[in-house]
Amino acid sequence: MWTLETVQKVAAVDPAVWRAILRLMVLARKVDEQIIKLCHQGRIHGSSFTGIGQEAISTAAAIASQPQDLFGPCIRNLALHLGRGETPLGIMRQVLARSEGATGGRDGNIHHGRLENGVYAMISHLGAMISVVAGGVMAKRRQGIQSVGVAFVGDGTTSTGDFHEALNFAAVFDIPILVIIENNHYAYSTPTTGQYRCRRLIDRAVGYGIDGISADGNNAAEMYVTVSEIMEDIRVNPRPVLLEAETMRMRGHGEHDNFKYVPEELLLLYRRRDPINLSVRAMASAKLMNAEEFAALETEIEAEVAAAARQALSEQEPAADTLLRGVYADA
Ligand SMILES: Cc1ncc(C[n+]2csc(CCOP(=O)(O)OP(=O)(O)O)c2C)c(N)n1
Ligand SMILES: [Mg+2]
Repeated sequence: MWTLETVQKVAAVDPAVWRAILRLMVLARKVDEQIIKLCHQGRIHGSSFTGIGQEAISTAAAIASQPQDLFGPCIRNLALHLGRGETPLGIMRQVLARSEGATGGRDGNIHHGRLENGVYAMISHLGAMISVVAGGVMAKRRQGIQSVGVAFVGDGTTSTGDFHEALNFAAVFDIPILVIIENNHYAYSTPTTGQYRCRRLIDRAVGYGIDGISADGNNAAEMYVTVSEIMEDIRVNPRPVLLEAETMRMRGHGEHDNFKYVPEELLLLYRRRDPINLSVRAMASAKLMNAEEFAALETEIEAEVAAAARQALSEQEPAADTLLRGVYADA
């Protein structure tokens, strides 16, 4: 439930920021949809993992950030990669394992990042990225750089030992890191009722002696206001904060998963709460964008993404004799 204060803050979001938020969410959605298409056409090696329905969360963090900030993405943070400077073409090259992709054709659509964008390439071990980001921020601070870190985790990830160790470490050393739990109701096929017994995951924050805040992960304006306030606060008053963003995973764990275990009513509920549609409606009622302008934005982005896919498809996979590059130190 929004307080009057939240309503006022959301109403005060700059129209240019609103447009940037919407554009990034639509871009991420269209790139994800393109990935799904390529995956089902058999053009992607392995499975594909998307963030459809969760775009508002990564978008808020990317738009609220400063260049010196550091990020630990997980598997549903395409909007973060794009918001921090990765291009649709870069993503298409990555998922299609082309030589020019971020990992040079070494991985599929999740284990990638670009240090020049402040985005670490994730590793699969759930919870491990929190300490990586905490360490990176610690190093930057020792160099006198006012960096803030953001690590993204899922509800299932909160059950790992790494999650606990990293939060405790960050609390003890006052590391300015925002840990965002994207609570999307499922960890693979395990619903949150089979995952934890606390009422809200941020109830655990008190055990670490840190602040825990919750936000509606499908409400882009609320996410943006919440995340930017936390990031600016911990930038000058360094400490970790736990933020639980309630959302819904709108597809299977990956494209190999038909997610028949998710009740249809739950999906229906969140289809009505789609973050892009909610933003379009909010912007229309604030007279910031009308239906024709939104349709034009969608068409423009669809064309950009389709061109990126065509370009990447026309390129080569890495040559076989480069296979061991990056595995051993060059002699
Ligand atoms: C330590 C660890 N345990 C198990 C796995 C296998 N695994 C990969 S993703 C996943 C589910 C993650 O769920 P959640 O944290 O809720 O994120 P979501 O997929 O919902 O975004 C599991 C169990 C893993 N990668 N690492
Ligand atoms: Mg989950």
